[in-house]
Amino acid sequence: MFASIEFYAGDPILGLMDKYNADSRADKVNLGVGVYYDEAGKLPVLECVKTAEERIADPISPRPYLPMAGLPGHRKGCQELLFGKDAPVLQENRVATIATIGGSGALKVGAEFINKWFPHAKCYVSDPTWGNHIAIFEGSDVEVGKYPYYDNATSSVKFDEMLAFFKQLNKDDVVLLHPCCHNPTGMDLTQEQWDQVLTVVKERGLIAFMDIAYQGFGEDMDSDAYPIRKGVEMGLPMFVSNSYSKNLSLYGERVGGLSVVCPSEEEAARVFGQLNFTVRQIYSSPPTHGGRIVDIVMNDEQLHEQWVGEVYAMRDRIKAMRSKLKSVLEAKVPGRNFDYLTRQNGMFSFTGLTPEQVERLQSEFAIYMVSNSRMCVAGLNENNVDYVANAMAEVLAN
Ligand code: KET
Repeated sequence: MFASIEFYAGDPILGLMDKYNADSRADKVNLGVGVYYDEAGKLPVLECVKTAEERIADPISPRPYLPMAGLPGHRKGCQELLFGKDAPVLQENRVATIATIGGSGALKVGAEFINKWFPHAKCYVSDPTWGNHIAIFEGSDVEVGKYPYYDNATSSVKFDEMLAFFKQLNKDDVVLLHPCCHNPTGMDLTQEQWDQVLTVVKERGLIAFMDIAYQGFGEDMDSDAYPIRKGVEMGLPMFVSNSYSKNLSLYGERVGGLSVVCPSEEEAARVFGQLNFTVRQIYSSPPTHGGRIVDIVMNDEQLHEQWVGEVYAMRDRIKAMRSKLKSVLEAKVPGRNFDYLTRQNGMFSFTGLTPEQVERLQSEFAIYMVSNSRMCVAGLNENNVDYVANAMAEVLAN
């Protein structure tokens, strides 16, 4: 019966985590999956989340089905974070937002919606992008293409090529954009470049799909949402998927949101209805626990403020690790430029190592990074940064 089922080789990012967990070497370092580890190398539970958990647990509450769109407070939290607390677009009720099962769930619901209502649309992703972008859209029968983005030779964005590419796309083609902390390269557009991109999106009638999974890890909560807010200001219809996995350190709770910005309240209401139906067709409704934490932290003024501080502390520690790694590598590998480490934003650094060099780091030094040379800088700390720098210097030298 199952003779024709093909072998699944596993996911290049999640599979790496399994390999890392199975490695018994004491000095192993996990720089693979996009997860923030603290200075002690541990997955943090944020203080604001601990407080929210205490409130949820006392008294132990019943677990009803949530609405298909999730908790109203979760949805409101997503909206205010993405578009700004008093954004006119929210007051005008022009954004249809549902709570989703992580950022991945938001992408999936969005991809299904696009396949159903824009059946001829093609989705263009940056070259390179997070591998699952391609898998999710293709999994929903949306054809995927790539737009030029990163230049390995100069460790920078091929902006002119990207813009020229957008100029020849067709109406209703989807362009998947990373508002901040580009995955996997860490190289973002400047605000001026965003203005140009969004102008072309508007002129060509493209559908912008903004996937924001690292809000707060780049510059700050507001600047990281610049492309989203600018797009709204320019009157663009838009899809926005957001994830709380990283900035609330709630990976396993699977919390995120999907927002669709519409031209009118009436259209937003119909879009909201169809998003609900899409959810019903896939998983019916989201889980309670993570949604309750999001609701509490996002809507309690004090906890929200505490949360933002905690995100910025994570952001600053990553930045410090970038500088540290850069200075050790500069000393060890003279003649090679490591400026990219501090020019890139967010959790990831695209190191430009060859697949062979990445493989050597794993086999000889128990250092795990993705084979495309992506390193999760958030896995570095004062105890392992010299070890990693030494190992990188070693594989670069020989
Ligand atoms: N978008 C982007 C850009 C992203 O990097 C991730 C996760 C997600 C969406 C999914 O978020 P979630 O809320 O977990 O469903 N990226 C990391 C983890 C993974 O591969 O699943 C990563 O790139 O390592």
